[in-house]
Amino acid sequence: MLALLCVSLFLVACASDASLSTEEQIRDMYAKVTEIWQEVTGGRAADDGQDPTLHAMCQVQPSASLDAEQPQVTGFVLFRQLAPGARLEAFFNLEGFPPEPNGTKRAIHVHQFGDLSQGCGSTGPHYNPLGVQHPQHPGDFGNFAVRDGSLWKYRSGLVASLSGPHSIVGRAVVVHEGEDDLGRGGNLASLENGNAGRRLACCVVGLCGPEPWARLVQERRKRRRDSECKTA
Ligand SMILES: [Cu+2]
Ligand SMILES: [Zn+2]
Repeated sequence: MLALLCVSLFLVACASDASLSTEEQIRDMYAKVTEIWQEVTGGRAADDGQDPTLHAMCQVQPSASLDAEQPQVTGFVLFRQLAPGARLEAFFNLEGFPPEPNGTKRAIHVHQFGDLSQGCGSTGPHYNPLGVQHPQHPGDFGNFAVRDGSLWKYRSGLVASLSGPHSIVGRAVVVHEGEDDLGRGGNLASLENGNAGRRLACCVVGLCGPEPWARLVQERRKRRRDSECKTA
């Protein structure tokens, strides 16, 4: 089975369409790899009549290697994927950023290892299964605006996956001190990690049931209603 997967991956690499942009080619390759994985493993839960939706949770903690005077960022990231191969959705809910001008941006990425033994420093580089440049790694979630020391954001259309050969389950989500230059920094580090600076906080992605996501959707509706009432 492994040999078949390797041959298939090789064929995918050879079959990339030259008319597509690099970003489109990489997205295309992620999609094809997932498709091949599903064929090889028979991993189409929908075919068995099961709900194919996957959920995962990551409880963010300050990096154990940070000095005590550094910001103590805590919170969680929740993920939902409606089916293997579908784009990922995520809620980011973090607090503990220092008071600074609203709109300050912080980078968030998926790093290779779910190893927090040396704080966020032991999570390794960006998760990069296809050996491409930043910001085209599957967990390059980009920049997030911080308001009043917290960050509350829903994002959809993320390339990362909770299943298949490029699953981010068991890997780390890392919250950085700085802004991601999205590969435009003009140096090598920019193409590896976006020069996003110190690792403030991190967590390991683990699969969970649908309840946390459902609770968050309810809370989001309530927040919307509350803000509508305030502006009415
Ligand atoms: Cu990072
Ligand atoms: Zn990256």
